[in-house]
Amino acid sequence: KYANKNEIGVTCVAFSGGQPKEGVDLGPEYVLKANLVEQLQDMNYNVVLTGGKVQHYKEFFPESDEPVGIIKRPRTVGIVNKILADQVYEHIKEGRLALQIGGDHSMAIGTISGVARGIKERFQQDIKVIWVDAHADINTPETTETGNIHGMPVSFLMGLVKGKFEGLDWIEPCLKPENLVYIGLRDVDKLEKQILKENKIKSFSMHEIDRYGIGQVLDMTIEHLSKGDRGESPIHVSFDIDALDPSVAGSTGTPVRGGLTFREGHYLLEALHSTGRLVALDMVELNPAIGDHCEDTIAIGCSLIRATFGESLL
Ligand code: NNH
Ligand code: MN
Ligand code: MN
Ligand code: MN
Repeated sequence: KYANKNEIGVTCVAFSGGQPKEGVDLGPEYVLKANLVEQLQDMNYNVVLTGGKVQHYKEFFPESDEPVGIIKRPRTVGIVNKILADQVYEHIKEGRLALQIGGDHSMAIGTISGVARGIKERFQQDIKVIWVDAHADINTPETTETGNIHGMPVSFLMGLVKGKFEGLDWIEPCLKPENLVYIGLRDVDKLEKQILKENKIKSFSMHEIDRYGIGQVLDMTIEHLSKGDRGESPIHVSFDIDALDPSVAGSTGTPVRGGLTFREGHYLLEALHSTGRLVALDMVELNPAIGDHCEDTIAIGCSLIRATFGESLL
C-alpha cells in the first residue's frame, strides 16, 4: 500500500561513531557478502543499493570532533545522519521499501527522520515505530551515563533533548510517544525508565514476552499502533540484533542475556510483514569483529530481513 513497486532501497551504513567498539561498521559489508541482495532478488524484489555500494560517509566527517560534555562525536554522528536521512527519504519518495543495514543504532536518527519526511510528504501521515532492542536508546545528553549516542536516538527523534545540540541541531522531532512501541527490553538505565513512564511509552520487556508470549505481544503492539487510524498507518521497525539472546546472535557490542529466541525474532517480523504496513526496516549493531562465529549472527540478520520482506515458511 505504501510502496508502489516491488522494490527495496537498501542503504548500507558502515558507521560506528555512535559507540566505542570497532567492527560494527563492518556489519553491512558482511551482510552483502552473505548474498543478501541475491536473496531478496530471489524473492522477486528489485533491489536499489544506495550509491551502488557500502556507504562510509568518511568524506563528510568533520576534521575534529571534541566531546560536548560527555557526548562523544556529536558532529560526526550528526552529519552522517543528516546525509543518511536524505538517502532514505529518496527511496521512500520513489515508492520503495527502505532497508538500512548497520552500523550502530545512532543511525536510526537518520533513517527514521528520512522515512518520516517521505511518508509525511506522500501520505500526510505520521510514522509509527517498533523498536526491537535489549535497550531503550532513549537517554538524553543529560541522562546518558556513557556519552554514546547509540543510546540516545529515540530522545532526539522525539524532541526530548532540550535546546539545540551541536551537530545534531538539524533534527526535526518526528516521533510522538504514542507512536512508539518497544519490544525485548531488559537493560534499561534508571533515568531511561523514568523517561518511559513520563511519556507513557508502550513497552514490552522480556517479562511481558514471558508472560503473554510473542504472539499476543505482537497483537497488543499492532493494536496500540492502530489507535485512531483504522489500523492502516505505516510502520518503521528498528531492529537491534542485541534484542536476540546472545546464544543466538552473539556478534554485537552490548550483549545482554535473557533475550529473544531465534523464532521469537522471526515471528515478530513475519507477523509485521503480514500487516502490509511495513515501510522500513533497520537491522543494526551487527559486529563481525565480536565473537567466534560471526557468520551465524550475519546469517540470522539476513534471515530476519527476509522474514520482514515476506519470505514464507510454507
Ligand atoms: N543504555 C546504554 C547507553 O546509553 C547502552 C545502550 N547500548 C545499546 N543500545 N546497545 O542498543 O549507552
Ligand atoms: Mn539499540
Ligand atoms: Mn541494544
Ligand atoms: Mn565459524
